[in-house]
Amino acid sequence: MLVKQSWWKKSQQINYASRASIDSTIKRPFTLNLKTLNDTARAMVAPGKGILAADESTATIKKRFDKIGIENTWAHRRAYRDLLFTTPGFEQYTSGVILYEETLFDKALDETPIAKLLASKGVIPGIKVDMGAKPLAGGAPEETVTEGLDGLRERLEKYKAAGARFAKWRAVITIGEDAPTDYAIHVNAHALGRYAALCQEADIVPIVEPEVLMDGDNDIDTCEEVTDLVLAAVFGELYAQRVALEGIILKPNMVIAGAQCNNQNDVEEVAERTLRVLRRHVPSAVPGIAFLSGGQSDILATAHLDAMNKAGNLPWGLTFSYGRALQAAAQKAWSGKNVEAGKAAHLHRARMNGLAALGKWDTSLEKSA
Ligand code: 5MM
Repeated sequence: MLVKQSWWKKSQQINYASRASIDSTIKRPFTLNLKTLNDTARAMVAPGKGILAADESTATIKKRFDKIGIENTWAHRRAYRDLLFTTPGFEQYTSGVILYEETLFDKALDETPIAKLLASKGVIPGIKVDMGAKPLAGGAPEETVTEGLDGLRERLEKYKAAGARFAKWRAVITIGEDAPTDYAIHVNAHALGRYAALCQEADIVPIVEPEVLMDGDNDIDTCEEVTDLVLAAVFGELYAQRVALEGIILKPNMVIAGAQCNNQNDVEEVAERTLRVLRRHVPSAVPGIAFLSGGQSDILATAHLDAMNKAGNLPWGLTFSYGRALQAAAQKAWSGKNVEAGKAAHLHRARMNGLAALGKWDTSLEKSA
């Protein structure tokens, strides 16, 4: 068994079923505005639209800028994100944008507040609220737990006042020699539950992102097994922590072999296995699933999404919330100089993924572009 059976597993694992029966008579101390949450969540997965993940922390955007030889200054980050958000027509394929805190409170180059600019195009502003994945004490060496719960209730009020209507929290699960441990899966799932409950209290839709990293040498079977365990734990915590599933978006990894694995599976197999795991764990009350790209090439990320939507008959909206797979081409084309080429590359990838969200993409569309 890949996942370590920790000594405490049997004695301390939460029994969600019995907890639910004890708690079912306890009322929330506040009224959940389920209609607002559900309306926002459904708008985030509107047909043919998906979410642009432009919430790179300052350290992560540095890695992206290093590749194109751009210095990581506030002025460059502002200029680059202005390029993304002023791309003519991107709103046809983009329901929302996940912003980093700096950007939410920033202004576009024409001095319009970014949140106002996005809202004027019908694009919903969102905010990454986690404070990053930090080493997990007592876990396997590479394991992390995502931090950021302290003071989150107060931060959410500030973000809402600035225009954010949804939030994102990313938990990272690593596949390795001794990982993942049950411990890492459960502390990360618990934090996702706490974050999601706080968001809903503030009328903010939580994007729940449990990312099983896809950059190791593991095969697709291992990814399927781990994704299965992770989603079971996450939905257990969401239920135990009284999160209304009608008011969340799930942002999962696809079931795929690690990038270093010699045996890469075809598009159909990835699509089939991903849908199989999602059907097992994601209730139809959840309005939508928006995938992360996780290091897949642009075209492969689009092809996988398209194949799943072509399969059809899905109980949830199925779309993209890509970071790298939406932005890599735009960053390269821009390279700090060519704004129009950057916008053209961004629009093209947004359009391709919008078509994939409908199951109407075809590889010939890439060639003709
Ligand atoms: C855009 O990258 C996001 C922020 O990452 P950091 O916290 O490390 O700066 C990331 O959370 C992203 O939203 C998702 O993981 C999806 O991105 P990819 O590139 O995997 O599609």
